[in-house]
Amino acid sequence: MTGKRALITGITGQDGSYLAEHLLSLGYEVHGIVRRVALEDPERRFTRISHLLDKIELHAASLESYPSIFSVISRHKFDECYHLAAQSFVAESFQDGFSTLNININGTHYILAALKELLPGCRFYFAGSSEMFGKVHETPQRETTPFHPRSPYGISKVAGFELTRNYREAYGMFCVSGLLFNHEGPRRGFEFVTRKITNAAARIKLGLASEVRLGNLEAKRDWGHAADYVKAMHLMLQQPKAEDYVVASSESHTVREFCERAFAEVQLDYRDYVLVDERFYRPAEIDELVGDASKARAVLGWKPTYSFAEMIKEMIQADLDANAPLEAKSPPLAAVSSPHK
Ligand code: NDP
Ligand code: GDR
Repeated sequence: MTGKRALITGITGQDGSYLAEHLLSLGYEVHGIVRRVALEDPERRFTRISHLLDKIELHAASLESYPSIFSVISRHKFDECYHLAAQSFVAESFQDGFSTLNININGTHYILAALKELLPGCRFYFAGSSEMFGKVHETPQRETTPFHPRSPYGISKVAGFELTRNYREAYGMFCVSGLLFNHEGPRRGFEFVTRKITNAAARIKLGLASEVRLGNLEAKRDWGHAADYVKAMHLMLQQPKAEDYVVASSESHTVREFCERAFAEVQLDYRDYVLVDERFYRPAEIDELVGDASKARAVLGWKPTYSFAEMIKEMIQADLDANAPLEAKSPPLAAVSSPHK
């Protein structure tokens, strides 16, 4: 048991919920920052952390308000702060770049500034992204690969990364960025392509839908499982020196291949149900991302435990269960021989 106290922003999101579980399992006292509206609508807004509510402490604050962030950080002596909250949907950042830049850049700056004033010894994690590499300058991408973001979201994450580095260099604070490649799981938001596909495949199998419309099927991504990736965040803050790390599976697959495998899990051929719709194309696409996580493997001792196939199987099973009528829960798929349950 560590006896440490951690603050997580974005605790209601996919990664926040897995990280809270992980830190609790290590004996941490876990606090989270949530929006006031979420506290007022817990049934809808706390679905990913409903099973943790009696074990964590939530504080209302907004990433848009420095005083609200300052107030939360002044309440306890936090040992570690994991800053995960963000407008995280790349496509939305093309629709409303102003909000994305405002929340993701200023929100990060507010937290760093409040920590500097109140708790300069608190270790800080920033949720950087492979989207920062964008139009890639080398393959695979590693910690030293130059950034070339292709969306307001990617630009906001480069700015957050630079702020994090600047607080480390200027004030000697322990501030690190994880350069995390795509990570998914059954708690992934429905707007992201993996969950959109697994949810659609399950619903089509159960007769609840007849098709799914997607954009660019040839985009390639390096997909891992969020439960594995949050462990790397924690490990980064336990090191003697503050450094940045790439976290990735180092395998790249097309969206088309994801469709093929997800539909095959429910014995369907994706070509009969997936339609390409121009509306889901992005003004600037990133064709292929694949990460080199050898530094995280060597220094942190981190490695993923889920394979691509295991992750898809788990997502499909969860979507079959969630969509099945109460009286007729879906039969389990063939057992996965892995220790991730
Ligand atoms: P989610 O979209 O699932 O969660 C985002 C979280 O941010 C939610 O808790 C959300 O709260 C909160 N949030 C959004 N806007 C605000 C705001 N204005 N004020 C306060 N809270 C806000 O993201 P993930 O869990 O997938 O990702 C976590 C972080 O990691 C993000 O910063 C993302 O950009 C980054 N990242 C994610 C990767 C991935 O593949 N998942 C890869 C690389 C980086 P609410 O529930 O109220 O909306
Ligand atoms: P991404 O994830 O943009 O990589 O950002 P997303 O799942 O949205 O897109 C992945 C790829 O799939 C293509 N695509 C579609 N995407 C969506 N959402 N919907 C579709 O219908 C569709 N059809 C094809 C996209 O064009 C893209 O190439 C995620 C987020 O979690 C970020 O916060 C994080 O930083 C990065 O991963 C790493």
